[in-house]
Amino acid sequence: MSTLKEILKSKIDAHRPRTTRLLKEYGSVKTGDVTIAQAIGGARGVRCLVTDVSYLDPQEGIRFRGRTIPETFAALPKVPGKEYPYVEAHWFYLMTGEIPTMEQTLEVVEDFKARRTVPHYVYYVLRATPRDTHPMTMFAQAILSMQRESCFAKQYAEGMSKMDYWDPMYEDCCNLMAKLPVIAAYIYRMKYKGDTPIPSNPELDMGGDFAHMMGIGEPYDDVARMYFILHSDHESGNVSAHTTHLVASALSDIYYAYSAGMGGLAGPLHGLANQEVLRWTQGFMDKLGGKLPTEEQLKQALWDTLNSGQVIPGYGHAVLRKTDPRYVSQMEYCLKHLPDYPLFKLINMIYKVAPGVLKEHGKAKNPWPNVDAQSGVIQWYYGITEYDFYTVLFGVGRALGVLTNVTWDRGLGYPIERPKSLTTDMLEDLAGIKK
Ligand code: HAX
Repeated sequence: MSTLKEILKSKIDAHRPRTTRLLKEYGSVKTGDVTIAQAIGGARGVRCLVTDVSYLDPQEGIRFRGRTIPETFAALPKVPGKEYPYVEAHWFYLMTGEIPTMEQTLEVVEDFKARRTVPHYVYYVLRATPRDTHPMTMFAQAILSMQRESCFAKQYAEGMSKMDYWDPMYEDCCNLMAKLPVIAAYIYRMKYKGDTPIPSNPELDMGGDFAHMMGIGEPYDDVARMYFILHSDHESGNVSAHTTHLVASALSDIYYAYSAGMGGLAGPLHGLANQEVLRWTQGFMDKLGGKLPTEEQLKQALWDTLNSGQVIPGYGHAVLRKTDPRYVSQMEYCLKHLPDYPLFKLINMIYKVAPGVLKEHGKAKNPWPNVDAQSGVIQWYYGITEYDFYTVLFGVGRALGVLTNVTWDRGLGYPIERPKSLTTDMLEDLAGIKK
């Protein structure tokens, strides 16, 4: 058994009594009440999910296993000579809550390399898809097509104790995680680069190999590491994480569950917002003949978007009430590596102007930018101008957290998810409305 898996097993064993005790002795303690507004309004703020992988504070932003983004970047082992840590180290950290040593990190690097090979039929599936299909559709199809590989589904069919569910789930998750960058890069090169896929390099770690397969030189390897880690987890109520958890709760395997989660990430209010930000800014710059706008022009364009009933992509959040630290982290990268890049300047101008416009508009509870407002600029700068690909990048990163979560779901024996519905009549009765 690998070091990571051994530690994970001991952590799951140690954690189980805590969950059992809470359920048995304190099961009736309330975590909150549900209002009619929450029942109709997308369960916003209803505290009914449990995860220890990350926690999102509305003011502070995300903490991965208790660490902020800068703390996480500082603590994890780095690829020699690079600015950002191994993605594989973050996987170890999310899974176990422990910062791995360099030796433990390299063990995961090697383990993932051994799991990287994508079954040949996945390429047939991708190649049979019309080339104008959205890359997120291709990505989800590729993931779903590998369902026949599931260790969990096989062992479940053979008969397995509930206590052991986490083990084949973990194996499935490692197998999938190792393959996602390969699939993503293949889609990119097939769809946008004249069908010129670049094979994986067995010498490289996940970030390095991804940059290599994309055909982009340094420091894009570090950009990939930063990007995947930043997008890894945002507790478990966001659409992609929650969908994956929900589907997996029926004991569906990770291929069914994560492909479903990717359907959620592909929505413009969630992960697709990163492509929408670039579509919006590029469209706007095109209208100005490539020139930077004045603040007045920008303000007008934002109002035009709002007045036409559309949202300003990259702004607002269901939980956050401050500038997203994932935005800040990427902004700091830009300030260091591309401070004078016109698109970055425009994104900064939007950051100056949009919150005021949104406040005046008076609807959004959070007028500040989220992760998606900044991520596309960096990709564009390094040559990925095909912005409908951006959500696929998000999908690779998001797997780090979501796959960890579902492994733990199995470890702690979380049951099938099944919230209760009410009818509108019942809500009106509860509200005391006379009919
Ligand atoms: N532009 C215009 N209106 C906005 C807005 C924005 N950026 N953000 C919120 N609003 C509006 C909502 O549409 C809602 O309007 P209605 O009352 O007419 O329905 C109102 O303000 C209240 O919404 P809220 O409570 O502040 O926000 P929600 O929790 O309902 O929604 C969203 C959160 C992220 C979906 C929302 O802020 C939004 O649509 N933002 C733009 C899209 C975006 O950037 N999504 C990415 C979010 C981060 C993420 O998940 N990344 O993957």
